[in-house]
Amino acid sequence: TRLILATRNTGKITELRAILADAGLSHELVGADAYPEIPDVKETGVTFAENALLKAHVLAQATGLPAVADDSGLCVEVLGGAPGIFSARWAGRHGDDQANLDLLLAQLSDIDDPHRAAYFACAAALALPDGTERVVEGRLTGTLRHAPAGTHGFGYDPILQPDGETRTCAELTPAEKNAISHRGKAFRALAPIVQELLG
Ligand code: ITT
Ligand code: NA
Repeated sequence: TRLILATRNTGKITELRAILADAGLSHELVGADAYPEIPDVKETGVTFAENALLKAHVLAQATGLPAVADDSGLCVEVLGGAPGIFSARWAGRHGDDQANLDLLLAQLSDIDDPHRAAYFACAAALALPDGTERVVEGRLTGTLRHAPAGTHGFGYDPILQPDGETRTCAELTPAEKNAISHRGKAFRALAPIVQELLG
């Protein structure tokens, strides 16, 4: 069976293909890019879970196929959880990872190490064309560096150092990141649900 990956973020798509294959899903994974005529989904939810469900439902309805979606972001303790659901457009332009990261580092320049706790959050949603929905969440906790390090991954990976690690997420290999990441946790929890509902 075909399963739509309801995202246009190439960093996510790369990780999701690996995570879902490792979890034993044998479905044919088709990115939202295969459906350019479907407009971008307006993320009007106020939580990661609401936005992930919105994206999954729009793609499931438009294609008539089951769809999974990821809504995710970085939550910084000293900023009261921001950027949170606004992570992709923190500096104004949606998806400008470099500008978002630079702005966040500038905002935290006076914050010392004991107060730089943060976590990545991911909501993984499944929607079927008949309206059935499921959503699960995963987190990766850590601290924020003062300067970026590493070239792997995407987004805020160069500044988040997971608890128990000496490297940033961007210094981990893709497999190392997926093993501990918010996205890995969420989609490994979603995989058996997909299996059960789709067969
Ligand atoms: P779609 O809605 O098409 O899936 P998007 O990039 O708009 O793509 P989100 O609204 O969920 O997706 O925004 C997620 C942002 O959070 C993303 O732009 C990154 O800046 C950040 N982020 C999420 N997961 C991350 C990860 O694993 N590593 C680094 N940054 C991450
Ligand atoms: Na979002």
